[in-house]
Amino acid sequence: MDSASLTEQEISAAAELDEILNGLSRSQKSLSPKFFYDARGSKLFDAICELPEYYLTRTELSIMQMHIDEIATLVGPQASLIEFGSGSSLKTRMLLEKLDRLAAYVPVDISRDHLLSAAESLASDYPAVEVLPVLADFTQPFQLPNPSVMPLRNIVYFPGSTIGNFSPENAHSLLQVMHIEAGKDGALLIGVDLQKDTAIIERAYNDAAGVTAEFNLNMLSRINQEFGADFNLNRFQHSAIYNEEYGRVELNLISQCDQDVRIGGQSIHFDKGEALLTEHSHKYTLEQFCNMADRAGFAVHTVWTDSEQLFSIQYCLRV
Ligand code: AVI
Repeated sequence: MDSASLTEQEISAAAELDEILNGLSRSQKSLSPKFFYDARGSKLFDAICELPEYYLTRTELSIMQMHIDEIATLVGPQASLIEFGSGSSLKTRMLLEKLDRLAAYVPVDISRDHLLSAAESLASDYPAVEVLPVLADFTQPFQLPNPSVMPLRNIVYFPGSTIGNFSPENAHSLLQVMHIEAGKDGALLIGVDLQKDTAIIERAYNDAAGVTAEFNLNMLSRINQEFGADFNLNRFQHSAIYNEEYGRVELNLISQCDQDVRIGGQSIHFDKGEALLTEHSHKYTLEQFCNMADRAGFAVHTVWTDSEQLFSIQYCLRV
């Protein structure tokens, strides 16, 4: 088949297969965490957010609840709220409810289905807010839409400590894109998970009900379904270890035996005990995050945390 007869979808599936094969061919085998989020993976992630051990979501929500009035005062009236990733989460809803006369809500996501369903549900629940979804890869600068009401400033919103899933180098580049999109007088409102006792962190990624293990293994079943691989899920085991030196949780799938997996016409060998890296989740100190924001042209203005300093929400001004 020549490339002219391939659909856009087929081209992107071929590019993803290449990416998977590349990751599996390295000496440290790895797969991008973006492959977690098929329909089942997204449901499992929602379930993770409800787990007693996973302190991130509920702590961030409670910090928001506690400080929403102060956040609204800092943001001021008639802002445009630009969410990197699209969520119809409670946190986003709280902002849509409490921010003063929002000029627009602009969710930005690369997944069309996810973007449009979240945008539709928010547009119908908040008819006074103009919802302008943007289909884009937010790691690269993108064109902002023009709301019918002129925004007084742009607020980039990035909750959930998703920044932690980027390497420090990529997190820096992403903050630079946010700096561009925030524009003059803009600001960044971001959720950042904090460094803390190893046991608390490791518990959050090794829950007793095994949901995180299922979430991690689901990446293999997705790759089986979508890319015709033959991973045997019984032959891999979830592992999540906090690496204190790098301040990150390392999620791996450990091969339980010597085995060969077929994918895209290739055979990939795994030794017994070999790790397949699926995710890093970085945790920052307040000082580390402040320095990283500073290097990307943001000055941390206000930091809110919970009483145990588990999680932070940070309001950063574009300088
Ligand atoms: C989406 N992200 C912030 C989650 C995290 O905690 O790094 C993804 C996750 N991985 C395992 N559990 C949750």
